[in-house]
Amino acid sequence: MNDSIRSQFPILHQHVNGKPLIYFDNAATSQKPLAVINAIEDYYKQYNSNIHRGAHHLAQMATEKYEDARKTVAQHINASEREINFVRGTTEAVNLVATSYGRKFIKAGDEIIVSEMEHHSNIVPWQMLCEEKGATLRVIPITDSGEIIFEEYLKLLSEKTKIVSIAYISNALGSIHPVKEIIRAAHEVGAVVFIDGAQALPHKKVDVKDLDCDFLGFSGHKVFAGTGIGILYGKEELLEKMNPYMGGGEMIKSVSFAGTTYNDLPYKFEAGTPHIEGGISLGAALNYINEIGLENISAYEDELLAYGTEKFLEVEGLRIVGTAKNKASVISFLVNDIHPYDLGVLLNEQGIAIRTGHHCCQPLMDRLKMEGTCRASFAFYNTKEEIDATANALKRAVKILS
Ligand code: 7TS
Repeated sequence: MNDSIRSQFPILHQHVNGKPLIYFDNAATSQKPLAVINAIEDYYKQYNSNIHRGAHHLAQMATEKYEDARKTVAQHINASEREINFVRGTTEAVNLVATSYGRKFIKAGDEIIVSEMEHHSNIVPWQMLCEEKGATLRVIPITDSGEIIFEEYLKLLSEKTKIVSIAYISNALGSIHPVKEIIRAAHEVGAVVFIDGAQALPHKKVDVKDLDCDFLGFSGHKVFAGTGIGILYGKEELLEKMNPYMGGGEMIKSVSFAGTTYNDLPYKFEAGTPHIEGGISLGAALNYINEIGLENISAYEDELLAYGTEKFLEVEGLRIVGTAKNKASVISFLVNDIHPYDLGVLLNEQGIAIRTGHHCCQPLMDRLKMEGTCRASFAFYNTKEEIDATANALKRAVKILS
């Protein structure tokens, strides 16, 4: 991609430790284009107000922009607006389903399936639900290269399976899972499927109708919007059957001490004043990436992944962790027996931001018999020159640490 795209991301044009910043921690959070920064600034400068309440101009404007953003999200993933619930992020999306769907429909003896390589946020809420209900969490094993073993998944499925919850793309290794096939098989035994789209939405087109997933969660901040905002998509007939997650304002039709009636979708799941400018920033971010085109983004990131893999492997002693055939632009790696954190610190001295550690995937690290990795994750504003500079910095760091 070109300079005109980088010019839209002011944060990239700075020096860290005397070197031009190279930001390769996009899987943790992405940087924000001017379209998003300006949308947030406009909100506070022009129409900051609470939504869905006031008869006054500012409240109407805020409501309109917030609901426009919901429309944008719905169109982006091919859903209806009633199926788009604003939440804080992927973590809240999983917790909402585990609590609201799980409490109502899961009973003792039922089974919930996740994979061995899930983020903690797609493990712990299900563990909590299983503990509460006397249900069992079953785990799909993975290969050494970081792919789920599909035949083992099929063996785990039975009439006891009630929920399958899996990431579309692994944050730690970048593996892209065959979610469409996973969903189809789950439906054959009558289970519902939650797709953790946190790492998928920034990189590829996600169409909930085509996937036929029952739920999808993702985080705004990973898809170039602000923090503290995310989406839970759910099929309308499932959301209708679920009880609210939280009680309060906005989620009710009427309240009395004799009883309360809940609001219609999607407001039923949106208690309290929401993250208004966050929602608006998400609409702006999705409009922005759609202007560039997700096909263009995916193709360019594939190039970066291939180039980065080749260049990083030129570093003596470097091995890549996670070599799935179908991968997003994430490179996890280790060099000899150097501690990942030490490499991270030396790269930071060269202005390069990578993530080190277990990436909130401790069960995956246990499976791979390692404590953590270094992880470089690329976005469409990254360049091959940045990869060259990082490979060179790695070579220097390895010399120092060996
Ligand atoms: N699921 C996946 C696949 C993720 O990558 C993350 C965050 C989450 C869920 C949780 O998202 P949140 O926005 O609710 O926190 N992943 C990472 C990461 O890889 N480095 O920092 C956060």
